[in-house]
Amino acid sequence: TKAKKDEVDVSRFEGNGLSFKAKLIGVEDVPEARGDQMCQDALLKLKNAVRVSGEHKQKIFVNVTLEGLKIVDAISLAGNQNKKKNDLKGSKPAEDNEESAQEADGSVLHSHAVHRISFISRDVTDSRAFGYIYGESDDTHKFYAIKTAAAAEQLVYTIRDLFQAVYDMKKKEMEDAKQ
Ligand code: I3P
Repeated sequence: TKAKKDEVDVSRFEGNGLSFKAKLIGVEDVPEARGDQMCQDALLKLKNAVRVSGEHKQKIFVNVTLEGLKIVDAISLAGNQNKKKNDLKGSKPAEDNEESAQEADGSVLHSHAVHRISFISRDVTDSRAFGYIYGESDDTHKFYAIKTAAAAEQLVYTIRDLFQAVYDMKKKEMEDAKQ
């Protein structure tokens, strides 16, 4: 067997996976499945729209599992957790940069399978922002712009690890099928 040093720890993404506290800056149709400049432009446009509207950005959790990414409404999640806390004392909410195996049982606003996410882009002007492109169909691409509570790179690296983990699993399945 090959050295394991490059392998990603898949168990992190199993079950409820990981959740990151964030805000949804906005969603925008983009013409291509990939491109850093296109994403940067979309991010700036969406941030501007928030500024102009004067509204607060929606509070969310980005939940990362082997199924993909889920954008969960943070307010409804908090409501559900409080309800649960009354039933079962002792569960604690996720920290800012969390990483806890918190239950994603708030209302799921968007659910994005790994194989349909075509690109992740960091915001070069803001260490707490990034975005990714999700393909609704072969020619409909949507850019999701997200402001993280902690450094965006934590979530960006986690998503890259998830892609690697899913790729490794697929590859292993194919190899096993050949035998
Ligand atoms: C807030 C401040 C926060 C920002 C928040 C703003 O403005 O810029 O940093 O949260 O955005 O309202 P103010 O200082 O005037 O209160 P983020 O850093 O998470 O973007 P929000 O209203 O969209 O939550």
